[in-house]
Amino acid sequence: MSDNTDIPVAILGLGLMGRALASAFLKAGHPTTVWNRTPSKADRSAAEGARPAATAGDALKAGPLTIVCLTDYEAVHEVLDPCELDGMTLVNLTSGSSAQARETARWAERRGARYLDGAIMAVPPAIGTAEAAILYSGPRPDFEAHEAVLGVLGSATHLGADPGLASLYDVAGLAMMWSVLNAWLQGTALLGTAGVDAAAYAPFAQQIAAVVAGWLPGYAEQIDRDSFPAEVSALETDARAMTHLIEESEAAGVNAELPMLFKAMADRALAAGHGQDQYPVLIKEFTTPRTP
Ligand code: FVH
Repeated sequence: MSDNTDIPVAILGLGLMGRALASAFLKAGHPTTVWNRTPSKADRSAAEGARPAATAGDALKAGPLTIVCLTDYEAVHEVLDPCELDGMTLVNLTSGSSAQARETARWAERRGARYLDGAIMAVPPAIGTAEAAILYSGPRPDFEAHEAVLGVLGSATHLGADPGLASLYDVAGLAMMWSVLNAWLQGTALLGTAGVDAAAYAPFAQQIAAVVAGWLPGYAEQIDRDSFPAEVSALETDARAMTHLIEESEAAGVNAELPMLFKAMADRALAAGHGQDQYPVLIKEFTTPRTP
Protein backbone atom coordinates (compact mmCIF):
# COMPACT_ATOMS: atom_id res chain seq x y z
CA MET A 1 0.00 0.00 0.00
CA SER A 2 1.11 3.53 -0.73
CA ASP A 3 2.34 5.81 2.10
CA ASN A 4 1.81 8.72 -0.27
CA THR A 5 -1.95 8.80 -0.28
CA ASP A 6 -2.02 12.55 -0.86
CA ILE A 7 -0.51 12.12 -4.35
CA PRO A 8 -3.16 12.94 -6.94
CA VAL A 9 -3.84 10.58 -9.83
CA ALA A 10 -5.92 10.93 -12.96
CA ILE A 11 -7.59 8.14 -14.89
CA LEU A 12 -8.60 8.38 -18.54
CA GLY A 13 -11.15 5.71 -19.42
CA LEU A 14 -13.86 4.45 -17.12
CA GLY A 15 -14.80 1.15 -18.68
CA LEU A 16 -15.06 -1.89 -16.43
CA MET A 17 -11.33 -1.78 -15.76
CA GLY A 18 -10.93 2.00 -15.48
CA ARG A 19 -13.70 2.16 -12.86
CA ALA A 20 -12.00 -0.58 -10.84
CA LEU A 21 -8.70 1.34 -11.01
CA ALA A 22 -10.43 4.50 -9.82
CA SER A 23 -12.10 2.66 -6.92
CA ALA A 24 -8.76 1.25 -5.77
CA PHE A 25 -7.11 4.68 -5.74
CA LEU A 26 -10.08 6.21 -3.94
CA LYS A 27 -10.11 3.46 -1.31
CA ALA A 28 -6.41 4.09 -0.72
CA GLY A 29 -7.19 7.80 -0.21
CA HIS A 30 -5.66 9.27 -3.36
CA PRO A 31 -7.30 12.40 -4.74
CA THR A 32 -8.56 10.89 -8.01
CA THR A 33 -9.64 12.77 -11.11
CA VAL A 34 -11.47 10.80 -13.77
CA TRP A 35 -12.48 11.37 -17.36
CA ASN A 36 -14.51 9.25 -19.75
CA ARG A 37 -15.75 9.92 -23.28
CA THR A 38 -19.28 9.00 -22.18
CA PRO A 39 -19.58 11.24 -19.11
CA SER A 40 -22.32 9.19 -17.37
CA LYS A 41 -19.80 6.39 -16.75
CA ALA A 42 -18.07 8.70 -14.30
CA ASP A 43 -21.12 8.72 -11.99
CA ARG A 44 -20.12 5.67 -9.94
CA SER A 45 -16.55 6.92 -9.47
CA ALA A 46 -17.90 10.37 -8.55
CA ALA A 47 -20.17 8.78 -5.94
CA GLU A 48 -17.08 7.11 -4.50
CA GLY A 49 -15.32 10.47 -4.24
CA ALA A 50 -13.64 11.00 -7.62
CA ARG A 51 -13.56 14.39 -9.30
CA PRO A 52 -14.94 14.11 -12.85
CA ALA A 53 -13.07 16.27 -15.36
CA ALA A 54 -14.88 17.86 -18.29
CA THR A 55 -12.14 16.99 -20.78
CA ALA A 56 -9.15 14.65 -20.96
CA GLY A 57 -6.92 17.74 -21.02
CA ASP A 58 -8.46 18.93 -17.73
CA ALA A 59 -7.88 15.52 -16.15
CA LEU A 60 -4.22 15.63 -17.17
CA LYS A 61 -3.82 18.88 -15.23
CA ALA A 62 -4.83 17.17 -11.98
CA GLY A 63 -1.29 16.01 -11.24
CA PRO A 64 1.86 14.49 -12.63
CA LEU A 65 0.55 10.90 -12.95
CA THR A 66 -2.14 9.83 -15.40
CA ILE A 67 -3.33 6.27 -15.90
CA VAL A 68 -4.79 5.51 -19.33
CA CYS A 69 -7.11 2.52 -19.72
CA LEU A 70 -9.02 2.57 -23.00
CA THR A 71 -10.17 -0.04 -25.50
CA ASP A 72 -7.10 0.12 -27.75
CA TYR A 73 -4.15 2.27 -28.82
CA GLU A 74 -6.21 4.00 -31.53
CA ALA A 75 -8.41 5.34 -28.74
CA VAL A 76 -5.32 6.34 -26.75
CA HIS A 77 -4.07 8.47 -29.64
CA GLU A 78 -7.53 9.88 -30.33
CA VAL A 79 -7.78 11.04 -26.72
CA LEU A 80 -4.21 12.19 -26.11
CA ASP A 81 -3.10 13.61 -29.46
CA PRO A 82 -4.86 16.96 -28.88
CA CYS A 83 -3.60 17.27 -25.25
CA GLU A 84 -0.63 19.07 -23.75
CA LEU A 85 1.61 16.31 -22.34
CA ASP A 86 4.84 18.11 -21.52
CA GLY A 87 6.15 17.04 -18.10
CA MET A 88 3.42 14.41 -17.57
CA THR A 89 3.92 10.77 -16.68
CA LEU A 90 1.56 8.52 -18.61
CA VAL A 91 1.00 4.94 -17.51
CA ASN A 92 -0.83 3.20 -20.32
CA LEU A 93 -2.65 0.06 -19.16
CA THR A 94 -4.51 -0.34 -22.46
CA SER A 95 -3.97 -3.74 -24.11
CA GLY A 96 -2.06 -3.77 -27.38
CA SER A 97 0.95 -5.12 -29.20
CA SER A 98 4.59 -4.59 -28.23
CA ALA A 99 5.05 -2.59 -31.46
CA GLN A 100 2.22 -0.25 -30.45
CA ALA A 101 3.73 0.15 -26.99
CA ARG A 102 7.15 1.02 -28.42
CA GLU A 103 5.65 3.43 -30.95
CA THR A 104 3.58 5.10 -28.24
CA ALA A 105 6.66 5.42 -26.01
CA ARG A 106 8.52 7.23 -28.82
CA TRP A 107 5.47 9.41 -29.48
CA ALA A 108 5.22 10.32 -25.77
CA GLU A 109 8.92 11.20 -25.65
CA ARG A 110 8.49 13.53 -28.63
CA ARG A 111 5.62 15.18 -26.72
CA GLY A 112 7.81 15.69 -23.62
CA ALA A 113 6.01 13.04 -21.52
CA ARG A 114 7.43 10.17 -19.50
CA TYR A 115 5.83 6.88 -20.51
CA LEU A 116 5.35 3.48 -18.92
CA ASP A 117 3.44 0.76 -20.66
CA GLY A 118 1.57 -1.79 -18.60
CA ALA A 119 -0.36 -5.03 -18.82
CA ILE A 120 -3.05 -5.97 -16.33
CA MET A 121 -3.06 -9.69 -15.62
CA ALA A 122 -6.32 -9.57 -13.66
CA VAL A 123 -10.04 -8.97 -13.91
CA PRO A 124 -11.63 -5.79 -12.49
CA PRO A 125 -12.83 -7.29 -9.15
CA ALA A 126 -9.23 -8.27 -8.30
CA ILE A 127 -7.89 -4.73 -8.72
CA GLY A 128 -6.65 -3.33 -5.41
CA THR A 129 -5.83 -6.78 -4.05
CA ALA A 130 -2.59 -8.80 -4.07
CA GLU A 131 -4.23 -11.11 -6.64
CA ALA A 132 -3.94 -8.43 -9.33
CA ALA A 133 -0.57 -8.72 -11.06
CA ILE A 134 0.27 -5.66 -13.13
CA LEU A 135 3.37 -5.64 -15.31
CA TYR A 136 5.17 -2.45 -16.32
CA SER A 137 7.90 -1.66 -18.82
CA GLY A 138 9.75 1.53 -19.70
CA PRO A 139 12.42 3.60 -17.95
CA ARG A 140 13.09 2.17 -14.46
CA PRO A 141 13.47 5.61 -12.80
CA ASP A 142 9.97 6.53 -14.01
CA PHE A 143 8.59 3.27 -12.60
CA GLU A 144 10.39 3.77 -9.29
CA ALA A 145 9.10 7.33 -9.01
CA HIS A 146 5.51 5.99 -8.99
CA GLU A 147 5.98 2.43 -7.75
CA ALA A 148 4.31 3.04 -4.37
CA VAL A 149 1.25 4.66 -5.95
CA LEU A 150 0.97 1.95 -8.65
CA GLY A 151 1.22 -0.63 -5.86
CA VAL A 152 -2.28 0.42 -4.78
CA LEU A 153 -3.67 -1.36 -7.85
CA GLY A 154 -2.02 -4.72 -7.16
CA SER A 155 1.46 -6.22 -7.33
CA ALA A 156 3.58 -3.94 -9.50
CA THR A 157 6.46 -5.57 -11.39
CA HIS A 158 8.91 -3.71 -13.59
CA LEU A 159 10.12 -5.92 -16.45
CA GLY A 160 12.73 -3.72 -18.10
CA ALA A 161 13.39 -0.54 -20.06
CA ASP A 162 11.99 -1.83 -23.37
CA PRO A 163 8.41 -0.46 -23.34
CA GLY A 164 7.22 -3.46 -25.41
CA LEU A 165 8.01 -5.99 -22.68
CA ALA A 166 4.74 -5.70 -20.75
CA SER A 167 2.71 -6.46 -23.91
CA LEU A 168 5.00 -9.36 -24.81
CA TYR A 169 4.65 -10.89 -21.33
CA ASP A 170 0.91 -10.37 -21.64
CA VAL A 171 0.63 -12.43 -24.84
CA ALA A 172 3.14 -15.01 -23.55
CA GLY A 173 0.83 -15.49 -20.58
CA LEU A 174 -2.13 -15.89 -22.92
CA ALA A 175 -0.25 -18.59 -24.88
CA MET A 176 0.31 -20.43 -21.61
CA MET A 177 -3.30 -20.05 -20.51
CA TRP A 178 -4.89 -21.24 -23.76
CA SER A 179 -2.39 -24.08 -24.19
CA VAL A 180 -3.14 -25.44 -20.73
CA LEU A 181 -6.89 -25.04 -21.24
CA ASN A 182 -6.84 -26.69 -24.68
CA ALA A 183 -4.80 -29.63 -23.39
CA TRP A 184 -7.26 -30.03 -20.53
CA LEU A 185 -10.21 -29.91 -22.95
CA GLN A 186 -8.59 -32.60 -25.13
CA GLY A 187 -8.33 -34.91 -22.11
CA THR A 188 -11.83 -34.02 -20.97
CA ALA A 189 -13.23 -34.89 -24.41
CA LEU A 190 -11.34 -38.20 -24.48
CA LEU A 191 -12.44 -39.24 -20.98
CA GLY A 192 -15.97 -38.11 -21.71
CA THR A 193 -16.24 -40.91 -24.28
CA ALA A 194 -15.76 -43.39 -21.39
CA GLY A 195 -18.42 -41.70 -19.27
CA VAL A 196 -15.94 -39.78 -17.06
CA ASP A 197 -17.34 -36.35 -16.37
CA ALA A 198 -15.26 -33.18 -16.50
CA ALA A 199 -15.39 -32.69 -12.73
CA ALA A 200 -13.94 -36.15 -12.11
CA TYR A 201 -11.00 -35.49 -14.43
CA ALA A 202 -10.28 -31.91 -13.26
CA PRO A 203 -8.31 -32.77 -10.04
CA PHE A 204 -6.09 -35.22 -11.95
CA ALA A 205 -5.53 -32.63 -14.70
CA GLN A 206 -4.66 -30.05 -12.05
CA GLN A 207 -2.07 -32.38 -10.58
CA ILE A 208 -0.47 -33.05 -14.00
CA ALA A 209 -0.39 -29.32 -14.77
CA ALA A 210 1.36 -28.65 -11.45
CA VAL A 211 3.95 -31.40 -12.07
CA VAL A 212 4.68 -30.11 -15.57
CA ALA A 213 4.91 -26.53 -14.28
CA GLY A 214 7.63 -27.75 -11.92
CA TRP A 215 9.75 -28.83 -14.91
CA LEU A 216 9.87 -25.32 -16.40
CA PRO A 217 12.90 -23.82 -14.59
CA GLY A 218 15.14 -26.79 -15.50
CA TYR A 219 13.88 -26.88 -19.07
CA ALA A 220 14.41 -23.11 -19.34
CA GLU A 221 18.06 -23.62 -18.35
CA GLN A 222 18.44 -26.12 -21.21
CA ILE A 223 16.99 -23.56 -23.67
CA ASP A 224 19.24 -20.78 -22.37
CA ARG A 225 22.29 -23.09 -22.65
CA ASP A 226 21.11 -24.40 -26.05
CA SER A 227 21.91 -27.90 -24.78
CA PHE A 228 19.23 -30.57 -24.43
CA PRO A 229 20.56 -33.77 -22.86
CA ALA A 230 17.75 -36.29 -22.26
CA GLU A 231 17.86 -36.41 -18.46
CA VAL A 232 14.41 -37.95 -17.95
CA SER A 233 12.98 -38.70 -21.38
CA ALA A 234 14.11 -38.52 -25.01
CA LEU A 235 12.00 -36.73 -27.61
CA GLU A 236 11.53 -39.96 -29.58
CA THR A 237 9.85 -41.49 -26.49
CA ASP A 238 7.51 -38.49 -26.26
CA ALA A 239 6.79 -38.76 -30.00
CA ARG A 240 5.66 -42.40 -29.58
CA ALA A 241 3.28 -41.31 -26.80
CA MET A 242 1.93 -38.59 -29.10
CA THR A 243 1.02 -41.31 -31.60
CA HIS A 244 -0.94 -43.07 -28.83
CA LEU A 245 -2.80 -39.85 -28.10
CA ILE A 246 -3.67 -39.36 -31.78
CA GLU A 247 -4.81 -42.98 -32.13
CA GLU A 248 -6.90 -42.81 -28.94
CA SER A 249 -8.51 -39.55 -30.11
CA GLU A 250 -9.33 -40.96 -33.55
CA ALA A 251 -10.64 -44.24 -32.11
CA ALA A 252 -12.79 -42.38 -29.60
CA GLY A 253 -14.16 -40.10 -32.31
CA VAL A 254 -12.83 -36.89 -30.78
CA ASN A 255 -10.89 -34.08 -32.46
CA ALA A 256 -7.27 -35.11 -33.11
CA GLU A 257 -6.02 -31.76 -34.51
CA LEU A 258 -4.18 -30.69 -31.35
CA PRO A 259 -2.21 -33.93 -30.84
CA MET A 260 -1.46 -33.96 -34.59
CA LEU A 261 0.07 -30.50 -34.24
CA PHE A 262 2.25 -31.74 -31.34
CA LYS A 263 3.32 -34.71 -33.45
CA ALA A 264 4.06 -32.68 -36.59
CA MET A 265 6.43 -30.49 -34.57
CA ALA A 266 8.10 -33.46 -32.91
CA ASP A 267 8.47 -35.24 -36.27
CA ARG A 268 10.29 -32.28 -37.78
CA ALA A 269 12.68 -32.25 -34.80
CA LEU A 270 13.18 -36.03 -35.11
CA ALA A 271 13.92 -35.60 -38.84
CA ALA A 272 16.50 -32.96 -37.91
CA GLY A 273 18.25 -35.54 -35.69
CA HIS A 274 16.92 -34.50 -32.25
CA GLY A 275 15.35 -37.83 -31.25
CA GLN A 276 17.79 -38.33 -28.40
CA ASP A 277 17.41 -34.79 -27.08
CA GLN A 278 14.97 -33.72 -24.38
CA TYR A 279 11.58 -32.10 -25.06
CA PRO A 280 12.59 -28.40 -24.86
CA VAL A 281 14.70 -28.88 -28.00
CA LEU A 282 11.33 -28.14 -29.66
CA ILE A 283 11.99 -24.44 -28.91
CA LYS A 284 13.49 -24.46 -32.42
CA GLU A 285 10.01 -25.22 -33.76
CA PHE A 286 8.69 -22.12 -32.02
CA THR A 287 11.49 -19.76 -33.03
CA THR A 288 11.01 -20.67 -36.71
CA PRO A 289 8.28 -18.61 -38.38
CA ARG A 290 5.53 -20.83 -39.79
CA THR A 291 1.89 -20.21 -40.65
CA PRO A 292 -0.77 -22.87 -41.30
N1 FVH B 1 -11.79 -6.01 -18.30
C1 FVH B 1 -10.85 -6.92 -18.18
O1 FVH B 1 -11.00 -7.92 -17.50
C2 FVH B 1 -9.52 -6.80 -18.92
C3 FVH B 1 -8.35 -7.35 -18.12
C4 FVH B 1 -7.04 -7.25 -18.86
C5 FVH B 1 -6.81 -5.86 -19.42
N2 FVH B 1 -7.99 -5.34 -20.09
C6 FVH B 1 -7.75 -4.18 -20.94
O2 FVH B 1 -8.10 -2.95 -20.31
C7 FVH B 1 -8.55 -2.03 -21.30
C8 FVH B 1 -9.92 -1.48 -20.91
O3 FVH B 1 -10.77 -2.61 -20.71
P1 FVH B 1 -12.25 -2.43 -20.13
O4 FVH B 1 -12.68 -3.76 -19.64
O5 FVH B 1 -12.31 -1.29 -19.20
O6 FVH B 1 -13.03 -2.08 -21.48
P2 FVH B 1 -14.43 -1.37 -21.71
O7 FVH B 1 -15.32 -1.61 -20.52
O8 FVH B 1 -14.89 -1.78 -23.04
O9 FVH B 1 -14.05 0.19 -21.71
C9 FVH B 1 -13.35 0.78 -22.76
C10 FVH B 1 -13.08 2.24 -22.44
O10 FVH B 1 -12.41 2.86 -23.56
C11 FVH B 1 -13.15 4.04 -23.92
N3 FVH B 1 -12.97 4.32 -25.34
C12 FVH B 1 -13.00 3.46 -26.36
N4 FVH B 1 -12.76 4.09 -27.52
C13 FVH B 1 -12.59 5.38 -27.22
C14 FVH B 1 -12.31 6.54 -28.00
N5 FVH B 1 -12.13 6.46 -29.32
N6 FVH B 1 -12.19 7.71 -27.37
C15 FVH B 1 -12.34 7.82 -26.03
N7 FVH B 1 -12.62 6.75 -25.22
C16 FVH B 1 -12.72 5.55 -25.82
C17 FVH B 1 -14.57 3.73 -23.55
O11 FVH B 1 -15.27 4.96 -23.47
P3 FVH B 1 -16.90 5.00 -23.61
O12 FVH B 1 -17.25 3.99 -24.67
O13 FVH B 1 -17.43 4.62 -22.26
O14 FVH B 1 -17.20 6.38 -24.00
C18 FVH B 1 -14.37 3.04 -22.20
O15 FVH B 1 -14.11 3.97 -21.19
C19 FVH B 1 -8.60 -2.79 -22.64
O16 FVH B 1 -7.45 -2.49 -23.39
C20 FVH B 1 -8.59 -4.24 -22.19
O17 FVH B 1 -8.05 -5.12 -23.15
C21 FVH B 1 -9.22 -5.38 -19.36
